[in-house]
Amino acid sequence: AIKINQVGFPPAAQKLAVVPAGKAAAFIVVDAHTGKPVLREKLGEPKPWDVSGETVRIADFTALKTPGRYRLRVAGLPDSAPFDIQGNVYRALNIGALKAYYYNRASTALLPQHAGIYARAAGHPDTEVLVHASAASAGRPEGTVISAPKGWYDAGDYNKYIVNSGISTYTLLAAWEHFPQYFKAQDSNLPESGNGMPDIVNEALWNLDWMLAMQDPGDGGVYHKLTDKDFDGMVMPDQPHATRYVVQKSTAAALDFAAVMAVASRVMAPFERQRPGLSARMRQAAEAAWGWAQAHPDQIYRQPADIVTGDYSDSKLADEFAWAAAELYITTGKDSYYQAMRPGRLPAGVPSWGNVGGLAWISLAHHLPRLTPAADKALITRRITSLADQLRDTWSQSPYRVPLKKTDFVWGSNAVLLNQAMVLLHAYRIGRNQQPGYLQAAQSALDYVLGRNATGYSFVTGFGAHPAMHPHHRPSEADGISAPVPGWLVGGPNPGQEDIKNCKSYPSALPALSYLDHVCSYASNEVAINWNAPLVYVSAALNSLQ
Ligand code: 9MR
Repeated sequence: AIKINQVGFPPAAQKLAVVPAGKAAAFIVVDAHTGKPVLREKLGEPKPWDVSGETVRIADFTALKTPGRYRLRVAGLPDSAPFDIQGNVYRALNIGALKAYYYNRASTALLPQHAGIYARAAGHPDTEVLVHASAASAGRPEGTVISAPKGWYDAGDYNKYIVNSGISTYTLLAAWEHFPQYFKAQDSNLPESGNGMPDIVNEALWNLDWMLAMQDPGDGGVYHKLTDKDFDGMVMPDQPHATRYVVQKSTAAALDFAAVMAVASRVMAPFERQRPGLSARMRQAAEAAWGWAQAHPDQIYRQPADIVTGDYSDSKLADEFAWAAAELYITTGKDSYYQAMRPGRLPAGVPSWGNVGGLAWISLAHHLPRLTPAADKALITRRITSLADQLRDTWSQSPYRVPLKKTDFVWGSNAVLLNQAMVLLHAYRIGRNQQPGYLQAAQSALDYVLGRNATGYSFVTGFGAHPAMHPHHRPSEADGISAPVPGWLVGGPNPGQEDIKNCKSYPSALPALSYLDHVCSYASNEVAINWNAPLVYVSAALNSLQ
C-alpha cells in the first residue's frame, strides 16, 4: 500500500509519500471528493530499506498547495488514505495530544463535559502513601504516611515516576516557552480552561503539583516513584486499592526534579494571580533538590526486591547534572550554575528519559539573548546545529526519508523520532529559519508517526484513516468503548519484542515492522507521557512555522 501522513500537511510544507516499487513510474493526486486529478508527477528512484525489507519510491507532491482533501493514486495499487492540505491542519491533533494527559490524570473524576464518552470515576487518590523501607529517613521512617495526590499515570500502567515526569513535563513547558502565541489560541476544554492560563500550562501544573509533593521537605531529596508493589490488572483506575508507596530517593529523580522546577518557576512567574507564591516555591524546591544531589551524587535507583513496576534506572548522571545546572542557570542567572554544567564536556544528544543533556542545550539556545556573559554562545548554537546536521543527513539518505537509523528502533521508537524532530525544529528556529532540510526532516518525522511508516498505521489513537486501535493502556482496554482513548502516541516498532511471551503474533522480526496493534504488546503498543510530549511540541511547531 501507499504510505502517507493520514492527517495532512500545511500548504507550505514539503509533502512526501512512500510507494512500493513496482511497474509504475508516476503518480497522480486526486481530489478526494470529485476524483479529479489535480497533479501528476514522476516517482523517485527505487531504493531498498533494510529495516523493513521493502524497496520503495518517494512521491513528492510539495507543488500542491491548494487547500482541500486528496488521495494519492498509483497504477496497480489501492488509492492512499485521504489527507488534508490546510492551514493549521494539526490543530485538532495538537489539542488531542495535550488532552491525552488530562485523560491520564490521577486522583480526579473525569466529567462528561470535559471527557465526553471517556468520562470516568476518580482513581488513586494518593492521599495516604507509605514511605517504603528503601526511602526511609530519620524524619520520615518506614511506614510514615504522606500525601502526594494528582500527577499523571505514566503510561498504560497506574504508577507515577519522577524521572519520566521530568522530561515529559519539561517538553510541554518548552512547547509553551517556544510557541506562546500558538498555545494561547489552543483550547483543550480542561476543567481549568479560561482561568487566565493557557491549557498547556494548566495541564503541566496537574503534574507539577504532584512532583512538589514527592520532595522530602526535611532534606530536599526526591522520591524516585510513587507506585504499587506490582502492576494493577487491566481495570479502570478506580478499581485497584493496592497500597501505594514512595520508593527510594535517587540522584536522577532529584536532578530531573530540579531541572523541571527551575523551568516551571520561570513559566509561572507571570501567573502570580492564579497561583500566588508558586513560582518562588518552585525555585526554592529546585535549589533544595540540587543541594541534595550535590551531597548524594551517586544514588542510582535500585529496584527493591518487593517492587516490580517500572524502574527508569539510569547509571550515567553527567547529563542529569548538566540539565539541572543549565535550567537553574537560566532561571537564577547565577554563573556558578553555568560552570557546574561543564559545558565543554557535555555533548548534545537526542533527548530521552535517560539522556537529558540535549534538553540543556535546547533551553540555553532558546534563552541565548538573555544569558550572562559567562555563557559560550557560539558553543550553544554549535551543539544544536551539529546534532541537527547529522539528523538531516540521515533523513536525506533514507529511502523512507526519515531521520531514524537502524539503532533507533528501540522501545518507544516513535518518540525517538519525534525528539529528533524537536531538535531539528529548534535548530531551524535558532538559525533564523535559514538552513535547508531541518524543517523538511521534522515534517517527515511527523508524517512517519501519522502513517508514512512501514506498518501503514497512524500511530496516534483517534487520528488518521488507519490508527492504532488496541494500545496497551488500561482505561482504553477496560472502559467498554471500542475506540481507544484518543490522542495517544503508541511506542511503535521495537525489534526487542520484550513482550513476545504474551504476544506471539508479531508480523515480522524486521525492526520497522516489529509492531503489534494488540493490548498484549507493552513493548510496541503502550502509550506513555514522555512519548506524547514531543507530539504536542512537534505538531504545534510545524503549524506555527509553516
Ligand atoms: O520507556 C521505557 C523504556 O525506555 C524501557 O526500555 C522500558 C523497560 O524498562 O520501560 C519503558 O517505560 C515503561 C515504564 O517502565 C513503566 N510504565 C510504562 C513505560 C512505557 O512502556
